[in-house]
Amino acid sequence: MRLVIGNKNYSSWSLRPWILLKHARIKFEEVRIPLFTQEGDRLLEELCPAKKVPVLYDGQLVLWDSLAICEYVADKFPDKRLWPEADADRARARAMSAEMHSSFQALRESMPMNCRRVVKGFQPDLQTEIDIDRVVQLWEQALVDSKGPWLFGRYSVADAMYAPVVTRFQTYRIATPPLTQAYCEKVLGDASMKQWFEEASHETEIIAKAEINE
Ligand SMILES: N[C@@H](CCC(=O)N[C@@H](CS)C(=O)NCC(=O)O)C(=O)O
Repeated sequence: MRLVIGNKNYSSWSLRPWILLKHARIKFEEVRIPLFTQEGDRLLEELCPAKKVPVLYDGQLVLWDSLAICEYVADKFPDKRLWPEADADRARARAMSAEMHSSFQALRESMPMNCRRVVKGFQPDLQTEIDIDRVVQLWEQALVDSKGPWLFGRYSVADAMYAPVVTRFQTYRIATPPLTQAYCEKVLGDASMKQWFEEASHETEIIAKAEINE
């Protein structure tokens, strides 16, 4: 399998399938596209049917959406148990993942993923605060029910889908309740996440619109 991703510092959509594959110890080849550069545009045209990352190549299959890639990986490697086993938990994990995929527009726009940065004095606007509160509510409920350490006990697609939000909470220094704080520490302390951050720290491209002023 070959996973086409964007800049590790900025590409939140890319992080999701990447961290899932890494966490599950599934081998894959990685192709990085430096987004918003001439070379990046050429590679998006060549490798990405929707001109977006991530894209997974597996034999004849070309898969161009982060959640669909996570679903495919979970289906292809059932022994990795990447969705919760209990029907109700699996349904809730899917709803949470779908909500991440389709919502939180204000949070995405005003708090772009930027792994290298810590932004001091960030003041979320009302809509962003509503998004933050909703994410925290989802995590707290899942963690109380499952008793952690991951959202549904074992690591699942839901953890991969929300990993970029955890990095944003760190970048913009969002204060959260203790259970959520402990979850964020768990996600950020994960070896694969550390690898992503380390590799992001060596990238030199700057995407100006993702650099929020202090
Ligand atoms: N629904 C898509 C969204 C992917 C997406 O928006 N990717 C952004 C990077 S994080 C992208 O490729 N942007 C490049 C561009 O718009 O030129 C998915 O889940 O994979």
